[in-house]
Amino acid sequence: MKFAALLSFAFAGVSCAHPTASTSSFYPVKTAGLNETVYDELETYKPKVMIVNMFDYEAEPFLEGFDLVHNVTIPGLSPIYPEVHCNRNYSICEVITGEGEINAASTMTALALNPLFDLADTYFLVAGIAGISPRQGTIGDVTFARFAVQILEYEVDARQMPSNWTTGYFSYGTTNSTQYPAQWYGTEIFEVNEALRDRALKLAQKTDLFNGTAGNAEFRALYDYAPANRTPKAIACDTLTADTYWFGSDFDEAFSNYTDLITNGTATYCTTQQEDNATLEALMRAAQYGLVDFSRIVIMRSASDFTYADYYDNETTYFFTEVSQGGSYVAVQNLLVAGKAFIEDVVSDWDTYKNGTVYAPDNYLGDVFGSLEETTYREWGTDSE
Ligand SMILES: *[C@@H]1O[C@H](CO)[C@@H](O)[C@H](O)[C@H]1NC(C)=O
Ligand SMILES: *[C@@H]1O[C@H](CO)[C@@H](O)[C@H](O)[C@H]1NC(C)=O
Ligand SMILES: *[C@@H]1O[C@H](CO)[C@@H](O)[C@H](O)[C@H]1NC(C)=O
Ligand SMILES: *[C@@H]1O[C@H](CO)[C@@H](O)[C@H](O)[C@H]1NC(C)=O
Ligand SMILES: *[C@@H]1O[C@H](CO)[C@@H](O)[C@H](O)[C@H]1NC(C)=O
Ligand SMILES: *[C@@H]1O[C@H](CO)[C@@H](O)[C@H](O)[C@H]1NC(C)=O
Ligand SMILES: *[C@@H]1O[C@H](CO)[C@@H](O)[C@H](O)[C@H]1NC(C)=O
Ligand SMILES: *[C@@H]1O[C@H](CO)[C@@H](O)[C@H](O)[C@H]1NC(C)=O
Ligand SMILES: *[C@@H]1O[C@H](CO)[C@@H](O)[C@H](O)[C@H]1NC(C)=O
Ligand SMILES: *[C@@H]1O[C@H](CO)[C@@H](O)[C@H](O)[C@H]1NC(C)=O
Ligand SMILES: *[C@H]1O[C@H](CO)[C@@H](O)[C@H](O)[C@H]1NC(C)=O
Repeated sequence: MKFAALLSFAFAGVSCAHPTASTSSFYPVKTAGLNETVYDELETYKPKVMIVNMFDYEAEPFLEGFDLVHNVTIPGLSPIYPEVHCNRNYSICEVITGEGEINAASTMTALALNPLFDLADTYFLVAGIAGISPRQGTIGDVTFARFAVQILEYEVDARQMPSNWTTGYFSYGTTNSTQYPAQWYGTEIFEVNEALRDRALKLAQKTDLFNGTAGNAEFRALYDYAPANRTPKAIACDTLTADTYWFGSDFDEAFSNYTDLITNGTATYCTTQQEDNATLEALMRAAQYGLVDFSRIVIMRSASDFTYADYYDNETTYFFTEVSQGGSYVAVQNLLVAGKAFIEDVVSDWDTYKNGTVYAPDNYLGDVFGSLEETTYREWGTDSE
């Protein structure tokens, strides 16, 4: 009935027409005279799981591991990744967003609004690699987030900032980095279903994650503390989104502070990537019209590299540009190992997952504007969670 929700929006005299109405050649229906009856009769794909990867290297293990043989072209996907891939009976599908926030938001919006896919009951598994703070985890770790925080701030080049500042980034509507934001774009913080996150984490913790190569072990041993120098684990911690691919201990500390500040101490930054909040914004907008269920999203990021090297702190840029960390392979291997446990759980126990009550959220869901709830503004850390 989700398409009914979309259609009543699109055809109720709202100035926004159905976004795909002008591309009728893609669909086995005529656009003129579209109504709910026609949509109800239209055969749609209803995947139980939609895997969301950001580029082909992350996708390959899933395409093979789940025998995703069907390619479905829909408008609005990335020019380099124009197809949704599905397994033989369309119970498991996968989309590649392309990298960065613009690609992620555009692709997920196109997918959520496409009438060929009914995603109202679908579970979304964001499966990507990320940088990890050596104080929080190690290469090969698989992390599951409750919060995605976007770095969306003013910035002054560090050479021109006041001499008593510790970072050139500070929140909108403020005059320095210690102040809580006074203006919001709305995508700065997203919160997903913690009960579902905990389920996916527990399943991943029962798997045998790969430890990687001898080279991975030697590289981790350059850090003289845990967790950086231990073997990979599945852990719960939160993720930061930024279009800028940053590195270095100063940014790591500044953005860790920012995560703390903006969520009032509720979120724990561990990984950094370039898409998740964009993906969540697109899914949240679709959830406002019942097209997807925002309580059915898992954010899984495995660690391919450290954000900085303590032993090279005097050569931050050298560490980034010249040192081969070698962690991407074990990171994508572990994405599949950990992701498979969750995906198979959903597919094999579909009655439970379809119903949704067993892993129903106890925590707040959505953005800072309270868009999915009857609130107008959300302050994290102000209640017991
Ligand atoms: C929808 O379209 C069908 C076929 O054109 C028509 O028979 C039906 O009456 C329409 N339903 C509504 C609610 O307009
Ligand atoms: C489907 O897409 C995959 C991945 O992009 C590609 O390897 C495969 O050849 C495509 N299959 C067909 C039938 O086009
Ligand atoms: C669809 O495929 C999945 C994965 O191979 C399998 O577990 C499931 O039983 C299939 N479902 C049906 C209805 O055939
Ligand atoms: C930092 O320096 C500015 C002047 O450039 C001053 O107004 C401000 O009070 C100083 N802040 C602290 C914490 O010392
Ligand atoms: C930042 O602003 C706050 C509030 O105005 C002030 O107390 C603090 O000293 C400022 N910090 C710096 C480093 O200027
Ligand atoms: C990874 O290393 C840990 C700790 O030494 C070990 O317990 C585990 O069995 C190893 N995993 C694999 C898949 O080899
Ligand atoms: C992070 O916060 C701590 C504690 O307030 C402060 O000492 C440190 O300078 C901050 N780091 C950066 C890079 O802003
Ligand atoms: C950085 O420190 C390491 C070890 O402490 C040293 O070998 C290296 O020469 C230093 N590099 C620079 C640019 O100072
Ligand atoms: C889900 O399960 C609960 C408890 O068994 C039941 O009361 C509820 O009606 C079910 N909801 C749906 C949508 O099937
Ligand atoms: C942070 O939480 C405290 C209560 O723990 C509350 O008093 C305060 O207003 C909150 N601040 C923000 C910016 O949410
Ligand atoms: C971005 O997504 C993360 C989870 O991946 C969430 O913790 C954070 O609150 C989100 N930030 C925004 C602004 O939505």
